[in-house]
Amino acid sequence: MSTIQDIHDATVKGNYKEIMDLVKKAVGEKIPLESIINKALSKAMIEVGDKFGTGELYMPDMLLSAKAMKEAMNYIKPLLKGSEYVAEKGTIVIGTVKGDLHDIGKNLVITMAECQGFKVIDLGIDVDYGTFVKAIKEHSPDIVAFSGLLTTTLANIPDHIKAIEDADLRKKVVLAVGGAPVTRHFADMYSIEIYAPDASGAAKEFLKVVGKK
Ligand code: B1M
Repeated sequence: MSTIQDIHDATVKGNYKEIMDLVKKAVGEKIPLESIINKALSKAMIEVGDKFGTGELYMPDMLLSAKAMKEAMNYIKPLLKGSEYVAEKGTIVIGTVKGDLHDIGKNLVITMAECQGFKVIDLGIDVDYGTFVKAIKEHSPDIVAFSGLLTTTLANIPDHIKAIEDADLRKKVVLAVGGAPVTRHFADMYSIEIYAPDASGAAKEFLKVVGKK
């Protein structure tokens, strides 16, 4: 079996103790960091989400997988800094919307964006309206991205946008949104420029924006 497959399987099983050695092995085998992230870690997390949805995995399994992914990324992130991906292309401010505590998907989006050379300011989870405004003033990002996993708290997105508009910052940033219940239609309803169904898609859309700037 390949090391990529081993990392994938260890992530699905939530084997966070084994993961670091496997990632080190893959790096030693000169497997590109992008492949470790896309073909092993991200793929595994999507599988874990699907298995949770069908009842094959339970919440504690999900959290162990997330821990495994975080361990792996702790090792990979410093290596990414010295790689060809990081020729700073722009700045993104991202956060999970107010009232929502989910961050695994958001963290994947951050990783993918960082792989593409973006500087990412992570505001965390349950982000207040004013926190986005403050971060835009402080960091002058190209893109402001909202992650939302709960149908209920997606209803807070218009208020996030209103806060940005009220601070006269809307025209200075491109907005992005994503998360399992988000659709292109939802993004269009609020004139949010970028919608992406997954982390790789988001990174691709982010690149298009800085290409246009
Ligand atoms: Co919660 N949860 N959860 N949960 N949870 C879901 C989302 C749910 C679908 C489960 C279910 O009922 N089947 C459901 C939401 C239903 C709905 O509203 N549509 C749900 C619920 C109801 C809840 C609680 C209310 C449960 C309760 O307490 N009764 C509660 C809410 C707490 C709160 O937020 N206020 C809750 C709590 C939790 C935990 C804290 C236990 C934990 C979160 C841990 C964490 O994130 N650190 C958790 C988890 C793990 C899940 C599931 C199982 C997995 C989510 C996940 O990480 N998926 C989830 C069920 C599921 O997804 N099948 C569920 C893997 C991840 C890689 O995918 O996050 O979708 P995802 O991200 C993707 C894309 O969506 C996209 O890219 C990512 C990768 O490709 N994406 C973006 C995400 N953000 C983006 C931003 C972008 C672009 C793309 O910007 C441009």
